[in-house]
Amino acid sequence: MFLLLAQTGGTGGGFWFPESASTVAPEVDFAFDFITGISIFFFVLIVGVMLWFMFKYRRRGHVPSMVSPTHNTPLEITWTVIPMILVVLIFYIGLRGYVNITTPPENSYEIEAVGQQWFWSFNYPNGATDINILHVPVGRPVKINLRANDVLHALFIPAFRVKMDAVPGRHTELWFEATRVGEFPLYCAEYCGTQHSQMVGKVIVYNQFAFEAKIDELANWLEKVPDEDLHKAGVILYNRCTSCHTVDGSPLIGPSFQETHELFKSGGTRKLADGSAVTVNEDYLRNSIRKPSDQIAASPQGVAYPSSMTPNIADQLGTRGVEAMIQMIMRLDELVDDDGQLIEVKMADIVVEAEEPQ
Ligand code: HEC
Ligand SMILES: [Cu+2]
Repeated sequence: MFLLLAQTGGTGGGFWFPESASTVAPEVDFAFDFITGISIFFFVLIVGVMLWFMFKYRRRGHVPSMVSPTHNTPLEITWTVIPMILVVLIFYIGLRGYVNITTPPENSYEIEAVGQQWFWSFNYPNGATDINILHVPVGRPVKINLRANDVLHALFIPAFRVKMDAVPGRHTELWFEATRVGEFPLYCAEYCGTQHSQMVGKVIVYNQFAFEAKIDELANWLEKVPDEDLHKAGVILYNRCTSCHTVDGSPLIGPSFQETHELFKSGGTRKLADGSAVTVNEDYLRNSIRKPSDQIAASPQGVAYPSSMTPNIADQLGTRGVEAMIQMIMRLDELVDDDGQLIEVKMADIVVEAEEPQ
């Protein structure tokens, strides 16, 4: 049993914990192992002695019964002092860890994380943004400023042993320092609606140089995509929509982009929740993304979709990102293969670097 506890120190994870990759992880794991170790030790000791006494002092005919002793000073001091020392020690370990985890170092690199139904968006100081993927440098404290746009969410990175709630109308924060390069899972750890279980992502830890290059690319890549390839850029941005829209015709929270695309192609009309109808053209698409609560779509059968599209999604996409999504929906037939699957688009294939002036 104690073997199970002997797994800390490495980084590969073990019976109790996933792999560990941050400076606070060993501390958290130690506190857990320490308390579990004490619990197992006393469980075995107490239950063992109990069972042994039950047998040794079982009722037997020839032994006269005795009044039990009421007091034993050395024994009472022992069972008070030892647990007290242990409890104070546990308190100290917990307090030290708590203070450390809640105090981001002064020189932390700051990233904003926004939780919304049902994805995370991460915004960087240079204007870069990404969805469900948190890019961080290794060996440098990173402070995450958390916000929630709609309901409670919680950012949880098991490998870093950190978790913090994102609360609408409140500012919360979390910090960590990654200790090695790699990819680690990231979750929303607060039940936040029907697609909560889809609200997963990953952290990618880079060395400092690769990190700078990555966020630089994230900040500028869309500007470098030529207009004729903008619909392909939409495929890359589409992960911001997948929690509510599909491209295979099945409605999710909102209508499938396939349906929207077909209405656009055929010059059809979209029924709206207020009973009116509107032609699905470029302007309608732009308005649907810019002002999600303006023209609420209804299904062809007239059932209104919920007015729950992320309100500020256009800000997150940026002007060019919105145009890319419109292009993607309008030209969806060029972006799916014979099975109706979206083709894979690599950023490097559509980004055109400007020629260096000679
Ligand atoms: C949180 C869920 C959610 C997310 C995320 C979301 N949408 Fe929507 N979207 C909806 C819902 C619900 C509707 C239908 C109600 C309405 O018209 O606002 C809708 C409607 C639309 C429409 C009108 C479609 C039609 O056929 O009438 C467009 C266009 C659209 N969304 C684009 C996008 C794009 C582009 C993204 C990603 C960048 C996105 N949405 C992300 C929920 C979402
Ligand atoms: Cu959530």
